[in-house]
Amino acid sequence: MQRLSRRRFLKISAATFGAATAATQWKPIPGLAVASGPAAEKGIRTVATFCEQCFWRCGGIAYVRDGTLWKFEGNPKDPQSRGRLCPRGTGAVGAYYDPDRLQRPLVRVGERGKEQWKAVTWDEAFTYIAERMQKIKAEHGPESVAMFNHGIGVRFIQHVLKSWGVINIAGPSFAQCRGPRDVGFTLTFGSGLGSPEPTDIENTGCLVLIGSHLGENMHNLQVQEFARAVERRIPIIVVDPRFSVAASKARHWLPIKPGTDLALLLAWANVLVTEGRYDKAFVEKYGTGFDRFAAEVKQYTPEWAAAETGLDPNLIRATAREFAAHRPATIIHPGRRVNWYGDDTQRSRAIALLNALMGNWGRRGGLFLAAGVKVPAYPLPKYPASDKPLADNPNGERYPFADEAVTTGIREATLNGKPYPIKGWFVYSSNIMSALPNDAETLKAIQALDLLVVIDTLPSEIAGYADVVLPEVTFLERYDELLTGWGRQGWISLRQPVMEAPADQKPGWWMAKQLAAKLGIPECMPFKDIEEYLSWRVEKAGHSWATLKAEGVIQGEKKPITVEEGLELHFDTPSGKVEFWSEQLAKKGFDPVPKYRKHAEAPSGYFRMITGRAPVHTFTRTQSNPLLQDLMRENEVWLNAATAAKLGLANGQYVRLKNQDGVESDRVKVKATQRIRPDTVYLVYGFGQRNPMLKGAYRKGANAAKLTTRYETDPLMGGTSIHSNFVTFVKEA
Ligand SMILES: Nc1nc2c(c(=O)[nH]1)N[C@H]1C(S)=C(S)[C@@H](COP(=O)(O)OP(=O)(O)OC[C@H]3O[C@@H](n4cnc5c(=O)[nH]c(N)nc54)[C@H](O)[C@@H]3O)O[C@H]1N2
Ligand SMILES: Nc1nc2c(c(=O)[nH]1)N[C@H]1C(S)=C(S)[C@@H](COP(=O)(O)OP(=O)(O)OC[C@H]3O[C@@H](n4cnc5c(=O)[nH]c(N)nc54)[C@H](O)[C@@H]3O)O[C@H]1N2
Ligand code: SF4
Ligand SMILES: [Mo]
Repeated sequence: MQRLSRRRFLKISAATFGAATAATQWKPIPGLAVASGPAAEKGIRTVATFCEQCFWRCGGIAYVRDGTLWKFEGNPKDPQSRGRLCPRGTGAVGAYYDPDRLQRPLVRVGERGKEQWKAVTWDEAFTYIAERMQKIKAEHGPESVAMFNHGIGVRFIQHVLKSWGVINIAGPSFAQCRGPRDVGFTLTFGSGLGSPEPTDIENTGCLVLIGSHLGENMHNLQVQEFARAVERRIPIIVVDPRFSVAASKARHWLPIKPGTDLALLLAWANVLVTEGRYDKAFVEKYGTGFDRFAAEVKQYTPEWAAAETGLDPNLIRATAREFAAHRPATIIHPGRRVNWYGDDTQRSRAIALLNALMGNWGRRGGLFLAAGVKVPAYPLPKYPASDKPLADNPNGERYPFADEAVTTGIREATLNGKPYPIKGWFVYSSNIMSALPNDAETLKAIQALDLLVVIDTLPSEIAGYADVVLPEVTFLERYDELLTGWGRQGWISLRQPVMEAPADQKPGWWMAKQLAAKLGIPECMPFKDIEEYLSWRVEKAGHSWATLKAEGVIQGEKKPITVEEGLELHFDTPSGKVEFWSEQLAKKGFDPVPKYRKHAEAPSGYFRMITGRAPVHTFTRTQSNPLLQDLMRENEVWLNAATAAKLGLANGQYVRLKNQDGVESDRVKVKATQRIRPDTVYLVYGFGQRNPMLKGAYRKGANAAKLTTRYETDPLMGGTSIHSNFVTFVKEA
């Protein structure tokens, strides 16, 4: 397929695609619903399904015209999209037509990582996998096969592996993303926040963003609510070393020195407590340990914090007063990717405590308590019991407050064989060569494996190291497990196929069924196909399968989600209260109230490297998408204009970045700008792809993950930091 411009793409016909990709069959699923209204006359057919371009899971409607997947738009009935998709969602059409897609199962023939493959049949692939799995089981037990995954599509493969005895399963969405936040909130309020975040931005009177670059982070509904908050002209306070898109909409931008946020948060707490600007009734009724907390934050004055953060003490005071004036309809946003410096659970706890001082838990305009829907589980056989501990965190001794598995813990167990050897990895929809810090460690662990199976849609970097690559169809070609969403109202969403697989790709549930048969446990997948499974669940829940197929979404009942609506508050902490001073942390030897500690500073001539998102790409999963490439092909390195001048670097000039350990990036353009502090550089994560089979994206831009050789591990829950590295500039000859 030749490169398509966005405009041309919208006009393109089936014939063009057909001609350009003779070996590939781009065909719609037969029997699609005919669209209603004027579209029907044009022979347009539609399917409602939900997006997998990121994990916000917006409901959309796919349009098929003359056999071509024509467009993907928001489903107005869907609560996550409200009828509008972000650019990555709209660009999902390009994921289907991506010329770099994996086409058929591959088995490695050469050395690991050398990318020499033999195309095999699905049956041969599963025979190969099952034989090696049984050998590992015989020698070490089934616990010695581990899994990394992300996304709803893994449901049945994970189920088959668990039925076979796998217990070690982790995703980067915990230790490399929102884990520290959810643990920090659980330690304080007794429950985490989950996804989508229950922030009532729609009704809030004031919004504080710490990092959280909404508008670049494109989580759909949240960005829609944020846009309306901007229109409503509510005060927005943004704390970011970089003048983000969100900062450009804010009343106050606090250009904090990276790594010092906890100093600001504690100083804000100091102002609120010493000036009595907190919700005394809430603290009295629901809190415990407030006096000890208040005594602890006494030392953290705005003047003290000014020296740490580089912020004006008067601005620290003024912003605390401003957000406190709106309580309880005020939000100190909990963030999402909070794994910045390795002490992120305590920083998140400080954010939780500020929200507690605002009394906004379960309040309109604050943090509401999300409602869900009940859908009966399909009756499936129980998983076998194991007498071994989890490898990442044996008996919870390594990371006492981790409530999910830790990816790097499994990597470590693989490297050192403790508490027992790990000999096989399944990787589903997770590019762990990039998503985990320090890829040299990941590579070393891979070389210790007897089996690495990668299930992906694209030749990702991790797929390049696999023994077996299983090509999955994209989300536009498959059914997945039902989505039962939590939000202002619970909902059920259906993912269903729009187009046929263009080559020999298969959906996860189908792979699971084949694998179960090969492993001799077909009884764990007792349904004929996934439609039987899904329709059973939907109908048992009292809904119509036909309606769900037609509409894509079914709303759950309206339940109270705020105190204003009649909600009663309960806190699932050990004390049953909001824990301002934490006994459970004290018992394990951690700070019961967050304490400020300094982080390492950049060596002379180096800059701290921080990362974030571009609105039109997701992590490492969209860079080869022809439509999204048209919008952004490579990243740039943001550098303060004055610093650039001092270093003799011009805007648009290509440079390489070199980190403190001597690792060099591919060439990347300088963006010399006033929009970032002089001591910091910024890169969008996900570029500089390293699998040559990803032709369009190969080595385009700087790969932030390769420069992330150093990391710190959060002792509470195993989160790993991403912003602990420093880079300098190497000029291109
Ligand atoms: N378009 C797009 N949207 C996405 C995604 C995507 O891949 N693409 N991914 C989704 C996912 S899974 C996640 S987790 C979220 C992540 O999105 P967020 O949770 O918003 O991520 P953050 O790390 O908070 O945001 C990065 C911002 O933090 C700033 N920052 C860096 N260091 C510091 C610091 O020390 N202090 C402060 N105060 N700010 C700092 C950066 O300058 C940048 O503006 O985005 C989601 N939305
Ligand atoms: N250095 C650095 N590391 C980070 C981050 C960062 O900002 N910087 N962000 C962190 C965050 S917030 C998160 S949530 C994680 C995300 O980490 P991951 O979940 O690992 O995300 P991706 O890197 O996008 O890897 C997704 C892989 O899934 C494949 N894929 C896409 N769709 C499908 C599908 O339908 N089926 C299958 N089988 N495969 C599919 C893609 O081709 C890609 O190879 O990374 C974390 N790691
Ligand atoms: S936010 Fe965008 S990419 Fe994510 S699910 Fe929604 S439309 Fe898809
Ligand atoms: Mo994330």
